[in-house]
Amino acid sequence: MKMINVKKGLLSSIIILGIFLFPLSPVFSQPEEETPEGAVEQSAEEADEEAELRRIDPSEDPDCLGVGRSGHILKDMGFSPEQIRELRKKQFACMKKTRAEHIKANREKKHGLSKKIQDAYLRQKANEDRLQKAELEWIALFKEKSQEIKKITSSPDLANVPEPQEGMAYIPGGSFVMGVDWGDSPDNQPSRIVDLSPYFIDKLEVTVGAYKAFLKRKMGRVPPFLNDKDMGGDNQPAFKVSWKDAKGFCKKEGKRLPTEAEWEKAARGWDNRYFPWGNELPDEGGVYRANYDPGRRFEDGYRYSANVGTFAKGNSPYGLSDMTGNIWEWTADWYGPEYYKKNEIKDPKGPESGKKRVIRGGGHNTPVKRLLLTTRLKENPNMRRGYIGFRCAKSVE
Ligand SMILES: [Ca+2]
Repeated sequence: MKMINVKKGLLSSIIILGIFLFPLSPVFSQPEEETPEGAVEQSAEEADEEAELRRIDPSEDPDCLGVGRSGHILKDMGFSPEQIRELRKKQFACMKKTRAEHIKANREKKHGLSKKIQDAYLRQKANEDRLQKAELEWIALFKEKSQEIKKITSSPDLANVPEPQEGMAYIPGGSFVMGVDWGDSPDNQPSRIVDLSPYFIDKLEVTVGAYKAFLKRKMGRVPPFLNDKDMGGDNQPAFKVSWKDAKGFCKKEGKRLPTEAEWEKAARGWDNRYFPWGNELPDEGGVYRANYDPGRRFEDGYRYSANVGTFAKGNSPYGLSDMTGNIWEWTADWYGPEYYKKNEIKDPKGPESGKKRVIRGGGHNTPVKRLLLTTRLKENPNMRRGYIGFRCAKSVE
């Protein structure tokens, strides 16, 4: 009896609603148009929803804060493992939401995350915006400074070039400009003309595949971290390599690690350029010349490392790939913040001793400012970092 009443009630509601909506309904008030064959007509409801989605920025949905950011970026932003776990949980909820639910959450501004995490994230994001502004200012400065380059030290002497080992480039002896005279890192100033003996250097970063084979021969096994799904492809650059392992690998190949000066000359050539390809910014004209961090998204096409040699447009004058971006590279030298001021100009080999070794070249998540070929960073030689790999060099006998 009760059930019949409910049904009756529902039926009358539908009828009343139908009468109310009748004059508004486009289906009844407009003549039907023929749909072209094969075309799928979008309902008015779908069109509305799409228009609404276009108006809404999904990042305003509190459940979606940090979506698309990898763990290490959140860690770099200063989040603790517990906070990252909370963000992840919410991001999972965000991904499971339907479009309609996103619209609803945006309308109602439901705050799924704890206020503390939300505030911390928004603070960090504001900080990033500030950094982005600083980066734009830096780019303006770079454009100004890169116009001033006039010093050409020596053109390459390519007569009687010795046959390099396969996969290596020959770098002729002679001088080049090392370092820079502007910017906020005093450790790579002042610039000076350095003279190097000829040498060979690998055209490509050493790959995961080659490094795995080396470890297998050395230890009889490959550590599981090298099978990483994002970084562990056979043709991606080796990563999480300690300086000692890099040195050992090169030795086994009859090679050695390049000195810092050798690394810089092979990348900069003989005309004092700031990037391997010249002085255009890495994304100038919408062409990506390196695997780096061009901003918040991954417009260069790579979120992690790319196969070595992917960015051929970014090769150095001697034909070396990825001297900018993809993975940072160990060099042979100890790091000394004051070393450039010593002005050693003939085959410099770095300070006699130190605690950390120099890494060069920037990686897949390095912003443009740190990509300059003059940038020097340092790391404890025992550390295995996800962003550090290497390539080898060899003296000309
Ligand atoms: Ca590199």
